[in-house]
Amino acid sequence: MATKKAAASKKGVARPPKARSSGQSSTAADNQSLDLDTGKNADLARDTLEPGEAMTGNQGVMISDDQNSLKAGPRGPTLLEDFHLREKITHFDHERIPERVVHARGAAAHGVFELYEDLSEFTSAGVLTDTSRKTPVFVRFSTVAGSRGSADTPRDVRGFAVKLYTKEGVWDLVGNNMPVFFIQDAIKFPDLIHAVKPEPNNEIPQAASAHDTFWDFVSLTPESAHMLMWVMSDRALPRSLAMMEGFGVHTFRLVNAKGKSVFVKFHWKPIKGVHSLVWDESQKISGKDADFHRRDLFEAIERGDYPEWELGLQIVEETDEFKFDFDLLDPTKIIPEELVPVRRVGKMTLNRNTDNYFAETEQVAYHTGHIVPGIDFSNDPLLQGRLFSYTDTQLRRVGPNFAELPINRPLCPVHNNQRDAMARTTINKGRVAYFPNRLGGGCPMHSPEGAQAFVSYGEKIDATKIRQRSDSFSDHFSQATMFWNSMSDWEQQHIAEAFAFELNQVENEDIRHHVMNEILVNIADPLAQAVSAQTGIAIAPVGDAKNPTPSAPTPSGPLRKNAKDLSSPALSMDKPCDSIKGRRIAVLGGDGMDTAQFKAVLTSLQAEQAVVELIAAHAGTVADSKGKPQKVNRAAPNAPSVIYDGVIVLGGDSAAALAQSGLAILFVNEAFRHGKPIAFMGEGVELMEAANLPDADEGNGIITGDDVAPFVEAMMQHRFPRRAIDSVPA
Ligand code: HDE
Repeated sequence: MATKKAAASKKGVARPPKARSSGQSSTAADNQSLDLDTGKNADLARDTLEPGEAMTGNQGVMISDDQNSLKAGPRGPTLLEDFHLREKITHFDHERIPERVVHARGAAAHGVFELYEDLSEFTSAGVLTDTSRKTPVFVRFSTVAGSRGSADTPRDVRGFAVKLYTKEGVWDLVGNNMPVFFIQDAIKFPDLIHAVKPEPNNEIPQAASAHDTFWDFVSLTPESAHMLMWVMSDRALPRSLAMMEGFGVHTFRLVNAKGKSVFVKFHWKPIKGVHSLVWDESQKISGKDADFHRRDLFEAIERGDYPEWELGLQIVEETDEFKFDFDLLDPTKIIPEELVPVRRVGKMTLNRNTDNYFAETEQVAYHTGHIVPGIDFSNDPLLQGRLFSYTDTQLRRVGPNFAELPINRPLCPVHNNQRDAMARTTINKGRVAYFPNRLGGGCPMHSPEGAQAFVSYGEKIDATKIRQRSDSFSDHFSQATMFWNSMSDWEQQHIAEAFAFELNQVENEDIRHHVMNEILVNIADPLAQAVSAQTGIAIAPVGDAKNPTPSAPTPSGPLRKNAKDLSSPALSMDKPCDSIKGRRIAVLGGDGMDTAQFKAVLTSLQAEQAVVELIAAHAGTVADSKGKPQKVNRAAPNAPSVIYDGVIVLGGDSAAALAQSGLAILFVNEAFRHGKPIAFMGEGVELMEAANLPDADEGNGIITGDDVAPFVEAMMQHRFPRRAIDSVPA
């Protein structure tokens, strides 16, 4: 029979004592008295089912035959009486829930958050004050525009949603891998999403912003300029989910036990650094391995290479609210790290894969409104709208009892008078489901005193009701210019190429002209010129014969600061890595490959904890130069270059065959175009010559000779994006 894993229950929960002694019903989590430090795994285990031996129906009756329906004779019609057939098919028919309107494609994992320092000076939140805790987390990463079955690597923003199961309740930090957003007010969100999603008449294109409706909308929405810079940069093409930053985007508040508040921006800083793919590579990965990111996350965790991020805080005193030349409430702005440093206060480690994609990753329900005492909202109008949207979307997708599902339920007790509704699982005892009451001893009752109960920050408000954007939100371009100024030469080139690629997919000439002449020229002249050269869109003032497009209705016109001088070096990704742990390296070999070289490669790269795969013309084994069989990890047709970070071509007798192999030539050509380190050992240089690649040179990431160390050093650079690639095919 199927068995349920027993829960590992340890310490008791003592919160709130009055409610517990009331005789009121307890949640399942309450009854199991879990160890809150590590208890989410044990909590989930209570609902985790092992496969079991004997098959049963949903009512527990053992099934004798699950493969033949009940018929009137072997060739006769099927009988309505076949309850097992009907139950099986009916359940199957209902297997799907609506996919998320946005962020439909996701991958998630479990982990833990540990705090470095007590922050009680700023907040009363236990998760940010108690350094002895290990707070369980569940993190879901996602793309935004594509549907659930789309590929992992389109040009897109990535969702970075963290659920922290704290002792005082669930705190969701529902962020992205970019620190700003397209719009300043939530009321525009449906327009933005309708514009970026596939066009409604033909549902084309899937998971892509390179089409008319998106550029039509953003060209008429200049507040999106800064976000467009991020989305057109390589930040939109992460190499790995573990190599992305995360951002809470909005300004939030921290509130300490005395009720004093500061503003805060939340950051997640990846220990592996921030690194990206390049556009051509991303597009090819979409076809060759549509699951590239989720596979990378899953496999890394399985081999113990746990993704890690440090939690960073930018703290701004309330008295400094107006000291910046942008508004802290405007989600299209960052606080440059050079102005307010990011204080690293703790570490999050993802260390366990999900057991069941649907029960965990699909049914997890994040909400910006899930906060705990010590954390509060700001008046950012985008955040304020989100506070409504997320509950609403969970009601539609998962149902009114979404908070009871194992992946969503908090680890601390839940007691209130909410009852019933579809798929209720809690069995609430007693007559009392109202407050105030006498019959239930007044329970569950309020907990007004102490830091444990949530009390909204008492911000003073004296205002006139008005539908208006603050003037302090009007400078749409300065930070877009700052972003451009902060990029290295190759990052700027990739941004210009991305704008050009997208605009060359746009058919409507007015939209193309509008993007150029209302948006790009306001960001940076070199950007506009580079895009103009690649698109043929003239740089011409509005009203000019070449640009007759009427001016966009901007809220109150851009307020230009002296943006030419703005720069924030922290924004650039042009930084080397500290380690090559987890990087995938392709070793091209075959029969007769040099044994000593192969051994040296394996020893050095495995010591670095890189993932090494031997690729040969066929699967099975190849015989090395000593005649010893070596296991081939992938046959060449199953091993596209785009899924690797670097290539080593072995010398020995295999080299001549590689130099004549079209697939091998394509492999190194592509790797070269995508800026990857390539080492040609010994006779392996024959492939370099056959592929017409330039010789090894200082800083070009092409390495010859038998020593593995220079290759490892080159891998630390991540990529060599300054190569001249125009003459190289693939
Ligand atoms: Fe979301 N967003 N969003 N969003 N969002 C959703 O909630 C919404 C915004 C983000 O892995 C939905 O459960 C509005 C900003 C992530 O399950 C929905 C607005 C940021 C995820 C929704 C925004 C985000 C969502 C769809 C404008 C970065 C995936 C399904 C005010 C800070 C969470 C769902 C997961 C998901 C609404 C803007 C991040 C419809 C109205 C800004 C990471 O409720």
